Amino acid sequence: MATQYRLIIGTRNWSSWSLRPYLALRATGAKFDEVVIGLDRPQTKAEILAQSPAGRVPVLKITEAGETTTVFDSLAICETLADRFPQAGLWPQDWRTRALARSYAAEMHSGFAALRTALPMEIARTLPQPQLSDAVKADIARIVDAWTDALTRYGKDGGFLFGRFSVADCMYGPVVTRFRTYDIALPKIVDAYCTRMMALPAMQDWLTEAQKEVAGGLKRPQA
Ligand SMILES: N[C@@H](CCC(=O)N[C@@H](CS)C(=O)NCC(=O)O)C(=O)O
Repeated sequence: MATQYRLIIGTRNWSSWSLRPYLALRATGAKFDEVVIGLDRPQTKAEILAQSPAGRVPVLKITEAGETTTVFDSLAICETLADRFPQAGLWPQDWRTRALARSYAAEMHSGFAALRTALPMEIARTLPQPQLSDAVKADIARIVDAWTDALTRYGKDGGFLFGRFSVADCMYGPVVTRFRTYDIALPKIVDAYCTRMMALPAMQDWLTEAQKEVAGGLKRPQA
């Protein structure tokens, strides 16, 4: 029996961490099914804990020869997919470029807390831009610099950050959506990259499902 992949994700409109491995999984071309756990509900934690001891989404379940492996954490899932689908080229071939792409992915994974807090992912909505603190402005400036550098070196002429679509693009996908949701002004090269990212069929499919959630009345509970 073929290997089975099941991706467990959170509410699509909000779950930025879930979007990352979804983009990677789509880039592999593998067949997979999805389980969506609604975030911010009283039963959310218990439902996630039933899937993964870490108690967070995303989670990837890989079932092969009757044995299921649970991979949790967005970056670990992307790494596992890169391992299992070398032909998808999820990391650049050249070791120097790969080292840089890994640095970009890791910087996103462990950083940009001010941006993430002030501009939460709301992929299916456009929202007024809040007053941006110096910390948020610094996060945006760093991301714009990093993307400009990568795009200038590797992603000119319609490419992605490191030329071919990679885990670095997956990790920054939710930042692209935030820049659009909150109408952040961007230099031309970065703006064009965001347009290419939003046009990916995988991004469009995610957006369509998120729009359905919003049309269905999705709301964060009042604190
Ligand atoms: N570092 C983790 C972060 C995952 C994370 O914070 N997921 C959020 C949803 S986007 C979550 O599971 N929240 C549910 C909860 O904490 O109850 C990763 O990269 O996967």
